Amino acid sequence: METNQRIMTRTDLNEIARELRLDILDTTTRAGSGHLSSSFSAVEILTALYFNGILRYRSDDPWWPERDRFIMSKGHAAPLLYPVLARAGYFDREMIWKLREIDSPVQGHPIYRMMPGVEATTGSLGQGLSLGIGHVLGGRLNGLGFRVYVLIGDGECEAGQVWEAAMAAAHFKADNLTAILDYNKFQETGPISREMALEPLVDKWRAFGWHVEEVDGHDTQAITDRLTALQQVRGRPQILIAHTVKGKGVSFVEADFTFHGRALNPEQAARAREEILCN
Ligand SMILES: Cc1ncc(C[n+]2csc(CCOP(=O)(O)OP(=O)(O)O)c2C)c(N)n1
Ligand SMILES: [Mg+2]
Repeated sequence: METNQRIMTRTDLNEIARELRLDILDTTTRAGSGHLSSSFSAVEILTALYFNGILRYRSDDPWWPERDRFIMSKGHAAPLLYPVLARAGYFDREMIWKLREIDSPVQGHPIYRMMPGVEATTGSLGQGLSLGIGHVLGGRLNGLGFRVYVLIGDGECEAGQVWEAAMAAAHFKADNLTAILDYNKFQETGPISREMALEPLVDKWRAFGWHVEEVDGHDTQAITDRLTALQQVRGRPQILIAHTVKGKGVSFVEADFTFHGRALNPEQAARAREEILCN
C-alpha cells in the first residue's frame, strides 16, 4: 500500500500554506475563539511535514503501525492541525467547521482518538516530548522503524518537563526522535525574553546531548531540507529550531502578542483575509 507522502513545488507549497491560513482564520472567526496567531506561526512547519514528503502516513489507515508519529505538543495550535489532517485525507473537510462546538470531536485542543490522525491529547503544555519518547521506546520494543516528530513552543520550553524529556531522549539515544521548536519569541503573556529567557537556546539543547539545527520557520523548502538531513543523524535526538513570527501573514496580528488565544472580529477578519490573499 502507498503512503501519503508527496513532494510539491514551491508554488504548490505556498498555496497550501495560504489556504491553511484562510482555514485557520475562518474557523476561529466562526468559533469566536481559538489560537489563531499560534497556528499561523507553524503553518509552514506542518506543510513541510505532511505535504512535502517528511512524514510517512496512510490517511486511509490512520493506525498503520509503521506510520511516523506527529505530536503537536503546543496543542493550542489545533486550528492548524485539523485543516492539515483534513487536507491529508484523514477526515472530511466539513469537520473543520465544528471547531470548538460543544460536544464536537473538533475540540479547541486535540484529543487522542477523537479525530483520526490525532496522535496525542495535548494542550497542557510540556508533555508532548515525553509522549514522543514513549513512542520511540515502544517502537523499539516492537521492532518498528518509524520516526517521531514533536512540535513544541518556545513558551512551552519554560515547563520543566520539557527538560526532563530532553535529558531522557539523549539518555535513550532516541535518534528517531525529532523535535521542532516553533521559536516565535512570544508566549501567552509577552516576550519570552521578559517572561522566562531561554537563550542561549542552541547551547542548552546541545548541552542536553541533542543535535541542533536552525532554520527559517516560514521557508517550507528549507524546513524540508533540514528535516531530511536530520534523518541521517545517528545516536542522538535532534531539534530543529525554527525561527518564526507569531501571527505570521497578518501584519496587525504579528504586531500584537495580545492576539494570543483571541479570534478576530468580523472587521479584523476581513482585513486579515485581504492580507493573506495578497501575500
Ligand atoms: C501547563 C500549561 N500552562 C499554561 C497553559 C496556558 N497557555 C496556553 S498557550 C500558552 C503560551 C504558550 O506559548 P508558546 O509555547 O510560545 O506557544 P505559541 O502560542 O507562542 O506558539 C500558555 C501559557 C497551558 N496550556 N498549559
Ligand atoms: Mg511562542
